[in-house]
Amino acid sequence: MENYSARILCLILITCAAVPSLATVYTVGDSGGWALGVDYSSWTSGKTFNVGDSLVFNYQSSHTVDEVTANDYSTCTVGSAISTDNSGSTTIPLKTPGPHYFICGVIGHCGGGMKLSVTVTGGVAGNGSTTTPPSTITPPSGTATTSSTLPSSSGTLSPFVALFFTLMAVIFKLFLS
Ligand SMILES: [Cu+2]
Repeated sequence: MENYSARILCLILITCAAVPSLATVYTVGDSGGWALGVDYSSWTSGKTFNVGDSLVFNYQSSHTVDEVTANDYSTCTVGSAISTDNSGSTTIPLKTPGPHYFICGVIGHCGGGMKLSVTVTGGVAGNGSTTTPPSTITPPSGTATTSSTLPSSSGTLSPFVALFFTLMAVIFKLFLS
């Protein structure tokens, strides 16, 4: 019986270690909010943004939050935003890894400093990279003629599904040992 509870404890520890840390909600500019006169490059420095985190923009109704391309970000071009909001409180979920660019859509405000770029890192447990090279499936010798029907699902499995199966394997092993 003691051995059994030790296994349960072990399982809990493994699960805690494997589950990615909770998503972080970042308030852009902290108490300064989304406004003129806040240095957003210093606000982002030292912060790590992961897939699943989100940005909250709090601002006066005289501003907007526009997600824009890298080019529009660097040239402060307004009017061709990927998405825009002027509700006063905008939450942007960071769903994809890579750079994301935000500016205020009011003429002159981006040039006045209302521009924010964040680089989102993806992956479980924050290893910084989810970009896996496209998997090339080598058919077993002798079955080359049927290679077009080989399953290729492994490339589309999300990290969480992979994690789930790893955990299941660990649990299975523990209870069979
Ligand atoms: Cu503005």
